[in-house]
Amino acid sequence: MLEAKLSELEARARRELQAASTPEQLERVRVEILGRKGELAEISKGLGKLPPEERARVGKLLNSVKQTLEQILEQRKAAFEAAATQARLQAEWVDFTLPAPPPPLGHLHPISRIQAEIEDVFTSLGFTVLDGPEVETEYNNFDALNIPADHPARDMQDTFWLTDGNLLRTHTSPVQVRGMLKHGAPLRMIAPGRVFRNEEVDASHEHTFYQLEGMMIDREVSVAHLVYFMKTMLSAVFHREVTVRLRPGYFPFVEPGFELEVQCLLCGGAGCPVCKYGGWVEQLGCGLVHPNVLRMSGIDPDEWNGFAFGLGLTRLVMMRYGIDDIRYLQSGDLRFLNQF
Ligand code: FA5
Repeated sequence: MLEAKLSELEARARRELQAASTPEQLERVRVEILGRKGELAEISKGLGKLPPEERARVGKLLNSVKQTLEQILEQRKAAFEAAATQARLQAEWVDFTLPAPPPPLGHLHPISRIQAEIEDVFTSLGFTVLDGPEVETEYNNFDALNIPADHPARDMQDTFWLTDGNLLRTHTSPVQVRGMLKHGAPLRMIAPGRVFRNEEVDASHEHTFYQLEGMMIDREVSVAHLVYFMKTMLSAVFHREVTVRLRPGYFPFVEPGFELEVQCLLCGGAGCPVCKYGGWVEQLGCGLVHPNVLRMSGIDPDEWNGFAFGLGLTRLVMMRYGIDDIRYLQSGDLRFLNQF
């Protein structure tokens, strides 16, 4: 009787242990069958009523069934644990041989980019790129450029004066002076850089902006040379043939002096808000170097002459990219910068 119950229980317990699909179900089977108040314990209570020789035999059988079931239980538990470990490892798995995601890369500021393009054009034509300090002497910024102290042209550019008598350069032209003194003639140089003017800021005027100076000194340099180099530079920047024209312009350090204008690239000369309906946009000041300027920097004007130009680099960048307010360029605003 007990034996029959036992073998029926064993068969059912084996099925249920195998059928348990979660550790919780397995635990439930353990409690119901192998627990202290489980079915096996219930059966063992009947042992006491058996005659002694029967009791020993059935008792042994009961122990062996219990052991077998406990073994199966342990195996099933181990299988669940192995599966859980496997799942965890799978989730944590990292392939150390995969390439790292690329770090976020910055890019050149539009002014730096156009500056580099212009430097490429001129260096390929035999020009050297020179640098000069932003804090300049009054002599280099004015006197050596044929603008003596009492000259009205000093008022053309509102200067930030420093307490020691020096100034923040108002244009890149003092680098002409440095270039001539250092290298003499012949000379082909450009000088990009930051300049400063004590001006009211608006959509087209900054107190701090970029210019790009250029100077070529040789024998028999003409206005035709000047126009050729300007057209070559501007066509490279705008990626197309540009039409230019010269209008008289006054700068004490050149004679004759010109304002060079480009036919408006937005309307093709028909007239639009960018060219203020004139069809032409002023791009730079230029001219043939004044003999006084050559002489003051130790170059004989009877032997040498040359041209010079000063480009508003910031304004050129605005024209190139269709930027309608100069203040964006130095705002540091990434919403603006990330468009380039
Ligand atoms: C000069 O600064 C001369 N040194 C240029 C020059 C060099 C002439 C060599 C002849 C020979 P000007 O003051 O016009 O010239 O300035 C040159 C350019 O700088 C202007 O055409 C304009 O594009 C730009 N510019 C002038 N003021 C500002 C400003 N406040 N903000 C932004 N760009 C400006």
